[in-house]
Amino acid sequence: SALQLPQPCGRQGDGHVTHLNINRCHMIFGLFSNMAGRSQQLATSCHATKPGMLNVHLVPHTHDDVGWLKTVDQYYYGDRNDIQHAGVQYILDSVVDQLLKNQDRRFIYVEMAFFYRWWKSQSSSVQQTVKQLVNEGRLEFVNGGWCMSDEAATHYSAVIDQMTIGLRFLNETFGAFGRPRVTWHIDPFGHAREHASMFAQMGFDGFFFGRLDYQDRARRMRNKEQELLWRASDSLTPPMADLFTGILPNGYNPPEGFCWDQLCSDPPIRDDPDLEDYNVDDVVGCFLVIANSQSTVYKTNHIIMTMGSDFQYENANLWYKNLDKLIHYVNARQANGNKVNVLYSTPSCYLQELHRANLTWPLKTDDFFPYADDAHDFWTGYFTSRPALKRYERISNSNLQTCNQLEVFGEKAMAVAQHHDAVSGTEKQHVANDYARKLANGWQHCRVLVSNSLAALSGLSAERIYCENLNVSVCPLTESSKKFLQVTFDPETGLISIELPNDVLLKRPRYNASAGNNVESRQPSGAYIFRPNSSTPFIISRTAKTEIIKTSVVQEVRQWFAPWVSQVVRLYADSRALELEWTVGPVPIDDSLGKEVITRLDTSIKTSEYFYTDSNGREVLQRKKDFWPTWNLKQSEPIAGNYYPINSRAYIKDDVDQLTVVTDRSQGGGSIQNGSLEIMLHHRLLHYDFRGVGEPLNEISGIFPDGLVVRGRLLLTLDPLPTAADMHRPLAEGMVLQPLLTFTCLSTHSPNHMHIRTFSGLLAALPPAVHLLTLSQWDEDSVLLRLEHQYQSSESKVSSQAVTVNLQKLFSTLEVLGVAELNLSANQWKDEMKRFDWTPEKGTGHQCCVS
Ligand SMILES: *[C@@H]1O[C@H](CO)[C@@H](O)[C@H](O)[C@H]1NC(C)=O
Ligand SMILES: *[C@@H]1O[C@H](CO)[C@@H](O)[C@H](O)[C@H]1NC(C)=O
Ligand SMILES: *[C@@H]1O[C@H](CO)[C@@H](O)[C@H](O)[C@H]1NC(C)=O
Ligand SMILES: *[C@@H]1O[C@H](CO)[C@@H](O)[C@H](O)[C@H]1NC(C)=O
Ligand SMILES: *[C@@H]1O[C@H](CO)[C@@H](O)[C@H](O)[C@H]1NC(C)=O
Ligand SMILES: *[C@@H]1O[C@H](CO)[C@@H](O)[C@H](O)[C@H]1NC(C)=O
Ligand SMILES: CC(=O)N[C@H]1CO[C@H](CO)[C@@H](O)[C@@H]1O
Repeated sequence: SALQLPQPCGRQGDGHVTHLNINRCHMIFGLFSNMAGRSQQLATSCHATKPGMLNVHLVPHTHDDVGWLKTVDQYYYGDRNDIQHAGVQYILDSVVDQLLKNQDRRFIYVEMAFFYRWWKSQSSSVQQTVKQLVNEGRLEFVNGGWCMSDEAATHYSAVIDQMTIGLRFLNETFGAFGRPRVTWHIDPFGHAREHASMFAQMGFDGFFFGRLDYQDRARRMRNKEQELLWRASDSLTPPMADLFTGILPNGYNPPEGFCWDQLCSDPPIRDDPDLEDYNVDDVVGCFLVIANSQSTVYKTNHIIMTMGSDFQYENANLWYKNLDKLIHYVNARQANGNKVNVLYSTPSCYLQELHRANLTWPLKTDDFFPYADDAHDFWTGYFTSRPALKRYERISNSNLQTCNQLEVFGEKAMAVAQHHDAVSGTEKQHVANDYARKLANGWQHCRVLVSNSLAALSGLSAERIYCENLNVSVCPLTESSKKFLQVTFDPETGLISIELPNDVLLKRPRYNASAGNNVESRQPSGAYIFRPNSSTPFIISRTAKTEIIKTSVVQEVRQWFAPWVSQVVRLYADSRALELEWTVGPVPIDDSLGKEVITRLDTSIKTSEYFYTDSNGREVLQRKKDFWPTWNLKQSEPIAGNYYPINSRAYIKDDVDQLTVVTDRSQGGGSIQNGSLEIMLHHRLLHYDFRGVGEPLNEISGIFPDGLVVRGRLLLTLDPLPTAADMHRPLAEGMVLQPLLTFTCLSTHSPNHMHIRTFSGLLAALPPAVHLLTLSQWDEDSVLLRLEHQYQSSESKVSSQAVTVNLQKLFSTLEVLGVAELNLSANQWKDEMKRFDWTPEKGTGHQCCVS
């Protein structure tokens, strides 16, 4: 197979393929091949529209949560229908049957976690039929990630991975026709700018979503600004991070009165004129009113209607039979001069019409957080909800990266042990696939690989023990064993280091007291909604019992504020960051009040109501108290309405200093007073917030029958402004990709210093601005590599500059034969990529910095 080498990103054409100029780009090694053009297919598979009419695009769809009220398995099989009637396998069976009955019909499918299962269990003749439906554009994939990711609490590296898994499955199964052109986040509760940036870099042409702030929606409807161009990065050169964005008219539901699923009770179309309850004229009349009214809040003569909702189409005949009739009877009125044309459509067919309209679109440069659906209903509690799970997800992501890297190094370098084979083939893909659904299960497979790789690379083959409950601070081995050895693989540097740790670092006080404040919440505070009862926090304790410990390695002050809140303030000898290790819980509820526990840092920094939070762990956005850059906010919740997601860091600054807080998981926070920054650490609530879950957020578990105890770390740095980013960027990366600690029991006679091999996968350290985001086995002959430039355009004098990396000299055990560049989700070769171009309206796109 001939190896061709397309131009890598930013290369100056000097003939050295392996020298890359990196300016926030991502790339891959691999073989090169050709793909059929998808735009050709679009032109023929979309139904014709009528230029002089209002064209109504009906989009049949189902929204299948990859776990919510039921587990993924229960949703797939339709088990426990007493909790919620939902069975995804029947939906796909039924839709495929119904699509075959009438070739005008269309359907879109979104969640690959479900589709993949279904696909595996089909006969080859059904698979053939489905391929045909896909090739003809009758079944269209949108989004195409393993799931529809949350946008507030996710870290970009995990989002890229889950999209890559789903999109790779689609490409391998359906080729170019299976590639989604449109991304579809109809349910997430607020939208992150970094998500839009990633989607643009994945090559999507457009983005549709359903939820935004109620005041913002009202304004956008008035101004016909529900379709816009989102410029999602202030560092990438436009149009690289430009994403056309459409806000759907009814969330993701059908218009009122037009829900024909078995889960709905709207009247069917009764079209026998001989029968008394004939209702065609009513239905058509009502539909025309809705369509015409919807057209007044959108710009073109095309509008979209989402015909479906949660877990609908299990009996797809109900929907399609009525939609067929609706289309027939509405369009029949055209003979009498009516100017409405209804058609089966898909988001990409609709998007194509918007693109053809050749208009200019309002530009947006900020994001869609926080999301409020009413004056006192801010969805900002979920930024922090289930803090232990949020940490577990973060650790799992880090472990997965380690696992991927070790497979590459272990396999290529040392031809590792037999167990390895068990996890290198389909199973490995399965581990990665399962990751989004079953973190723990996936990790079981991964640890075999990690153990074998570490054994081979370090030359130490004793049994390795992992401390998986470090998320809740329990590690049986380090507590019971007198002597243990710690082997660390650092995914940042590719270094394996081995040491006998200083006792202090691993000893727990088991827990009490922290510098948290306690905000009483009222009934509606819940898993989603944050609603403190008063805007003044209740201080748990102004004094703390303290203990001071000093060693040559670390100094720490342990503080106990209450039996359930404690904190260790720690400073390592070689670090400029101050560590606050907090322990909170069980949050007392004997007063029958739920509580939201925050920690607040008060400083003399002159913030003038500005503060900064990151977007999915990557770029940082400016925030201002009681203010939205693009519209006149009427603030109705002084605390909850000023909370934003913090995935990895938040900071406050003035002209001189910057205080940055780096978090170890996603949390919510804000700056309510000048000079102050607060972060919600944990909450325990006794009431349900009426958003569907049906139970209060009151976490207890086997180890914590009185309520969950959570521990975490915040890293604080106070830096003079010009060097602040040079501090917090590496600090936050280190926090996300933590070294994987494994422990090995030694006999008490073992010497303290053993001869152990050390291994480094990298020949030299990467330039400080460059971060190795992904290194994983792609197929037999190639690995997927993502390198990222981790600085924003103007945040560091030195580090924001473009840099060159020599791939040939990067890895100790990989020989680089060639490089082929792909888009961010690795499902499209870069030189075959072509996105729609969109023109922003002049004078729109307010900069965040303008107050
Ligand atoms: C789009 O509009 C611009 C002017 O607004 C015009 O110059 C251009 O030719 C149009 N393109 C197409 C394809 O109609
Ligand atoms: C902590 O991690 C363990 C696995 O290591 C997991 O089983 C457990 O559910 C996690 N705890 C919480 C509260 O998420
Ligand atoms: C909430 O605040 C109101 C008035 O500020 C007070 O009367 C009420 O008792 C508080 N409720 C709770 C649950 O703290
Ligand atoms: C804190 O916890 C320790 C150990 O569990 C306990 O001995 C101590 O009494 C607690 N202190 C307070 C103030 O509750
Ligand atoms: C914060 O500072 C700004 C100006 O520096 C001032 O206008 C504003 O009133 C202050 N806000 C509060 C809540 O004190
Ligand atoms: C997509 O899949 C086809 C086979 O279906 C393969 O030839 C092509 O290289 C894949 N593209 C990418 C970007 O992996
Ligand atoms: C990381 C990367 O190369 N992304 C590219 C993916 O494709 C889009 C569309 O062509 C490009 O704009 C991105 O640069």
